[in-house]
Amino acid sequence: MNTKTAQELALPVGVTLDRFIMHSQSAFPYATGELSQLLRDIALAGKIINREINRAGLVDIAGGNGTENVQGENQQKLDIVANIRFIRALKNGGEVCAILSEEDEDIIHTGNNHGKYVVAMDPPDGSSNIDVNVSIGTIFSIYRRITPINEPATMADFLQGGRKQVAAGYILYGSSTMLVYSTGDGVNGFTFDHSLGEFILSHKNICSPVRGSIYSVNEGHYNSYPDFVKTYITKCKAMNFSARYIGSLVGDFHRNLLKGGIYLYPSTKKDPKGKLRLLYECYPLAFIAEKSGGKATDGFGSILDIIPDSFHQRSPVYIGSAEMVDEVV
Ligand code: AHM
Ligand code: MG
Repeated sequence: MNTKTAQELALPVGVTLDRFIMHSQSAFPYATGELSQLLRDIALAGKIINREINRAGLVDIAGGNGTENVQGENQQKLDIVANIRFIRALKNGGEVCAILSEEDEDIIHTGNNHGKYVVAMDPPDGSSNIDVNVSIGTIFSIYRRITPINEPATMADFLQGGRKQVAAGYILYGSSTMLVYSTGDGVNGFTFDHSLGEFILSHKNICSPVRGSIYSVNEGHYNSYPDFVKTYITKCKAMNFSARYIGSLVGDFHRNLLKGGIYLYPSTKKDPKGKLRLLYECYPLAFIAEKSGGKATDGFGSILDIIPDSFHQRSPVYIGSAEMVDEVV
């Protein structure tokens, strides 16, 4: 009989997100625990959205809602649901004084004026993919407020620039659900264990490969890309690279982060400033890219160095493995 040791019979579950956050916080003797609580609130919102997504085929949550968001884009039902879920979780958590969301024109004041943080977020990114059971994501970016405590947050709190992010990350609702985040010191990934209802550390200290052989771009728009992008795409083909494009930024970024590759969303004739939003799509993913050893540029310099001037501004983005990003520009 093939007997097992007691250890083999009861393998450890692993490190839960809560324990990881607590352990990371203890490295900073003066940390007050507020950022830790905020990360937990984001994880909770992620679990709730994960639940909504998992039953999307069964309840009336998939598809368009017949409304438009602030960008004039058709809103999916899930855009509305995830936005409400996130705002509620952050309001109830108490650490955030204001929120900027892709779905709302202006900042949302949570009523917690003592909260030290503001959060910019894209609650469901790539939400049209939900109808066809394809991965979508949530992207978030956290700043320490610069307006005085107990006063209402203002635009200035959100327009500090990408280098001022104190933490950023994403949740990927894919074949499994993952939370990936960084507080500036490395990037770690946690996989959601449904049976426990916990995120468990599964990808410790993620390091972006310096190069890879995947390029992710919507080639349907090829004719309207700048020449340097066309040249780079031709080079990728000449090198027999694999083209992989889900049309769900978090999924495309995550794959390339693990395997090595580059994601490109250039300016086009239709979107001369690019399509993706600087504050809640480009900045947070650029933060993760840089903290894992990768790069992110708008074609001129690091995405994180762009000085923002409005909440919903857009930017071209070339992001992923460092050497590939260098080559494209
Ligand atoms: P959304 O924020 O409205 O969901 O749009 C962002 C999405 C990204 O997830 C994705 O990478 C991109 O738009 C795809 O755009 P396109 O269909 O033009 O290739
Ligand atoms: Mg988006």
